[in-house]
Amino acid sequence: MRTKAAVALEAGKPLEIMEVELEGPKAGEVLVEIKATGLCHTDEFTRSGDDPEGIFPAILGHEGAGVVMEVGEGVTTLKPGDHVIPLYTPECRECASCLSGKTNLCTAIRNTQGQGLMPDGTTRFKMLDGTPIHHYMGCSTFANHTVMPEIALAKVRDDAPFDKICYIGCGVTTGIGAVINTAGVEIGSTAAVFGLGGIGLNVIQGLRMAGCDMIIGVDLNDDKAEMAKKFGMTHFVNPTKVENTVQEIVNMTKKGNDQIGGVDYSFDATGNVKVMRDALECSHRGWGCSVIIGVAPAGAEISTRPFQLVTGRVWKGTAFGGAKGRTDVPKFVDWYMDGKIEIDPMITHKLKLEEINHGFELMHEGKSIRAVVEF
Ligand code: NAD
Ligand code: AHE
Ligand code: ZN
Repeated sequence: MRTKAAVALEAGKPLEIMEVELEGPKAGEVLVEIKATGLCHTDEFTRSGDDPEGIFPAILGHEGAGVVMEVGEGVTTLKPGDHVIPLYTPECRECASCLSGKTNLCTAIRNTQGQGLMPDGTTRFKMLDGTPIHHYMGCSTFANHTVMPEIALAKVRDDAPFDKICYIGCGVTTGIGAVINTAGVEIGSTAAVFGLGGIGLNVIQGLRMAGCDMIIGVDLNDDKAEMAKKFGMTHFVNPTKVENTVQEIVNMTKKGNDQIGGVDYSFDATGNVKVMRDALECSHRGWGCSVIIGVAPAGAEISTRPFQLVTGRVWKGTAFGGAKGRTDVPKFVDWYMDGKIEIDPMITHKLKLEEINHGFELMHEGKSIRAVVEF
């Protein structure tokens, strides 16, 4: 069939809207009509050329929601008409990682996924002249139709609005999951969140749900503070307006007979390795736990004095908030529909596919939290 897509032809270039050829689902695969997709900073990271795994031409996008149109041979858990959320972290429930019970990082198809290919090593997308187009994070939601493995689709209730629940496909689950699954934040904790964008705001929302007493937001952009306050931020630090961000946070958290200071939990949602260091170092001696969410450019490395870890701080990372997609994503959709988590105010812009490059401009200008493309 033919479908419309925003194609990343080369690193650093705007996406190009074009008709592309899409082959139908093979065994174990599913054809999905994408109804809406969010623009995550990770899409921009890859588009820009910063991603060591970036392959071009490719159809980017990994934060979508849609409807099953056709299923390939052997597909048993989905049927045409089912509402689904694509999963860049699949859940096969059979690989050593899934069976370990210790991680959400299913390894069943990670190898081919990283090469922009379906599990059989081929691509379903091509240009009208026959040039193959790579898949992206196994999802390629910047296309009106895509083909995905059955194990990479979460079936969700059919009364949930696509233009909101697409955000559960990455940002919402990553942010809230980082708090609940990865950090395991307890009621009464103190926390610092670096980067108050589409991910950081969901970390803040998760911290409020977990019952944090003090939630310190850190961002270079003062405009991000207003929305963060609505989601539970209690204090704000702009690193350009203080002498030393780490010291500022340490001082803010000193209380009673604890004159050491530092937050119980910190989160990097910027992708900047210097910020990751600050996030670790503003956490409390003895027990502070710092979670890296941000994705850093090729070649970037983190560093700190080992003494920071010797003295009890723990450095962790999280992908998709530690969530097991097929099991947990339907629950996030229920929580949204039951009013337990908020999404609507974070979707600041709705765009047509033809306007997708404007969505990336808004991200760079710091004017959007989430821009969502509706098909
Ligand atoms: P975003 O652009 O919406 O937000 C980033 C925020 O960080 C902005 O508000 C920006 O002003 C702020 N910022 C930038 N540099 C800063 C600095 N030096 N100090 C303080 N604040 C700074 O991006 P997003 O969609 O929220 O994504 C955030 C990061 O998380 C990206 O690196 C993205 O690739 C990554 N991410 C990771 C996962 C995962 O599973 N680990 C999932 C989604 C996104
Ligand atoms: N390709 C990058 C890694 C990017 C990365 O870490 N991606 C996260 C999801 S970001 C969603 O917005 C992830 O899931 N990582 C686990 C994995 O297996 O990719 C690089 O640096 O090579
Ligand atoms: Zn993402």
